Amino acid sequence: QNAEKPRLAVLGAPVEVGAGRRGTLMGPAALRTAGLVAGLKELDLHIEDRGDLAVPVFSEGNGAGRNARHFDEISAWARCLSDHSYDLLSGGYFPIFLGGDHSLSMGSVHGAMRHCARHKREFFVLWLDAHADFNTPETSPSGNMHGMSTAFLCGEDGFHGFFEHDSFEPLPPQNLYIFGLRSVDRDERALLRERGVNVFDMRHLDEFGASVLMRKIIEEVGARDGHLHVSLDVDFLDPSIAPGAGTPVPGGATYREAHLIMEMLYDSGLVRSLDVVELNPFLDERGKSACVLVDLIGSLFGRQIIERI
Ligand code: NNH
Ligand code: MN
Ligand code: MN
Ligand code: MN
Repeated sequence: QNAEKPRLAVLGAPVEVGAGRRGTLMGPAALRTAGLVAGLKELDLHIEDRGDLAVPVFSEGNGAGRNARHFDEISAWARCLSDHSYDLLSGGYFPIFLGGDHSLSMGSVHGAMRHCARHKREFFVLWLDAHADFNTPETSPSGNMHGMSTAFLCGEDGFHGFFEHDSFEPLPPQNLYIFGLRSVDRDERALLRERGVNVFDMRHLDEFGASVLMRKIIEEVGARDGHLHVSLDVDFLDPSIAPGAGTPVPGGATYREAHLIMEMLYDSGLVRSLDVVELNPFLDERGKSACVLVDLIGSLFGRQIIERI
């Protein structure tokens, strides 16, 4: 299916202050220990492990008085990640960002979005998550910034000063697909509805099945020849197969559903950048979640679990 093989670049972003619980800073290490890089090499892919980014230097100030915990530190991460994302894509790489909590996507997606704007390519995001992460500092009940990433990317208010040059072409809410949702806050729900974000919750998944919904998304993105960024939150998966999550929610995607989604995405050839986030090895059970994620990433790049004829 995929005519030219992508050149992959893996970059760890050990950020953890966006989540309510510490520990996601160990995520990149656990994913490597679970065999991420070796597994992709087995697929005969060109892959470069760029290591982990260092915690950026930052100064307190912009975040003061806001219901957004560690605003300045997360803003520093995002600025740094946005540049790496932009540069890797410009260099012809397929960037894989290893988290770290989900606030890192404010940077990785921002950079990919800038790259696409520059090349006049339409940009779409598939957010595989139990949560919508569509809170603003105003709506958030926790103040945790990992629950605000999609709202920020869609240009919602409350993030002034987050990037040096505040204005960027935000993600149109219609180009955002939230998939696997089963936990949403009250004011967040109202905002999602108001903005017209494409939400496929677990009820949809149960009722129509993963393949029907994915085909719809793939068709929409494919028809516009878009760049699809996939942001995979470990809590998209059911906690029984992926317990290493800080905010697990019962009733998540099964092993087989998740694999089918990855396989269909691979076949589509539309995915150009990826985040793998929220893995908390401190809460995991003997590397179980890390291994499932590595399996899934393999499928996203063409590994077949069952040989097909
Ligand atoms: N919605 C909650 C909040 O904003 C939880 C977000 N937690 C996540 N998101 N893990 O993926 O605080
Ligand atoms: Mn380019
Ligand atoms: Mn998330
Ligand atoms: Mn989540």
